[in-house]
Amino acid sequence: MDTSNKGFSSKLIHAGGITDEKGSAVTPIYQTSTFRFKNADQGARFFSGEEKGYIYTRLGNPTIEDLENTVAELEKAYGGLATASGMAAVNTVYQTLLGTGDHMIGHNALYGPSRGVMEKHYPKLGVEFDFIDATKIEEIEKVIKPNTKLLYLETPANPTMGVTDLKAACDLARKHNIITCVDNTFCSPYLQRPIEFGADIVLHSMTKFINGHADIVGGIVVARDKTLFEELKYVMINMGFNIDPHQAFLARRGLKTLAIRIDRAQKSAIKVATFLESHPKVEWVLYPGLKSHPQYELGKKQMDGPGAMISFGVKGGLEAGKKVMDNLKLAVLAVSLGGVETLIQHPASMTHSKLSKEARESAGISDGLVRYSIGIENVEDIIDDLEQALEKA
Ligand code: LCS
Repeated sequence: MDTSNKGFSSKLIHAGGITDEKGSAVTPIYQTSTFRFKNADQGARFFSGEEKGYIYTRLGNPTIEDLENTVAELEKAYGGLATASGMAAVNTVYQTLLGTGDHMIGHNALYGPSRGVMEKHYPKLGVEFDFIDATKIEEIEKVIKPNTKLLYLETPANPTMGVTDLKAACDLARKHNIITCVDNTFCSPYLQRPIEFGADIVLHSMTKFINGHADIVGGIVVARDKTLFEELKYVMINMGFNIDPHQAFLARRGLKTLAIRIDRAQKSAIKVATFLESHPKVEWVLYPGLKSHPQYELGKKQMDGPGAMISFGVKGGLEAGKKVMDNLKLAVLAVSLGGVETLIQHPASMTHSKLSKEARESAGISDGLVRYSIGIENVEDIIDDLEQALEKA
């Protein structure tokens, strides 16, 4: 079905473009590693690209393609590449765009390993980098070099919730022939479509909102144009970063309810953030939907809603924060985010613990910061749970 002129929720259900020969209403799981050719000539035509056909699952598979086409359409991209994890998506981008002598600029607050792998592994490949506060466009401009190839952003950032001006950042990058990649995991395409602001590449950890049920690990990269897409595809399939059909099926199924899940979680998040901000034991709250957020106006401009992620600090710092985490009964004390269940975690000792203390501090990830991913439980229960845990802090 052509969904190009349909609304977002209709696309969530019907986009993908793969129809099953046997008439299955849902794209089934093509759980196969390889595909039968009708004859030797057809196999050769598939390989040469003269005729489109499935060859081998690492190179393409209908279940995976359905998911890739859908996310690409939602993100207004040319095409998508589903990967085994969000980190495989991140590394597909790094590997495609960066080699010896190249320089990348990244926002200082990213998901820990997206920054960590660059700092630890890529110098071995001769790649240089600068991690700066990309919420200040002048900070990006200051570190641009003749060999800068990639501007890598995450907005809102994990876990500081910093919002980068996508239009200004992409315009600046384009002026210097730099490719911009945006990790859109915290928003999902429902709340933000970076390509609309000029981004070249968008990626997601599908483990989060896209799948939404905390039962798979997966990632996806989408590209604005064919040339970039083909370059990314070459690296993705030859590095073997591909997703498995069963994982892809679950992600595509989870994606169908993205809009209603986010609507519900976001409505609750606004109430939870407001509750936290007025609580005497809470020192500060960072949530793009609160007027106190440093980029509140910008967030309203480029995002269709403030999302379901909140970071906050309890008075008394880490020890008080730990008391809250240990006493929550409904919220699950676990890393990850974007699922139907409310999760809480402590970035400095968990998701961002492998970064140096200086890197965390310069990025604004204080030891007292606690990150909360709001699920779709009854909001009264989420708030009651927090209230009783805060009492014990
Ligand atoms: N990008 C962002 C913004 C993420 O939050 C994560 C994972 C990744 C990329 C990597 O995706 P993965 O390979 O795990 O699918 N974020 C996590 C987090 O905040 N807690 O646990 C994982």
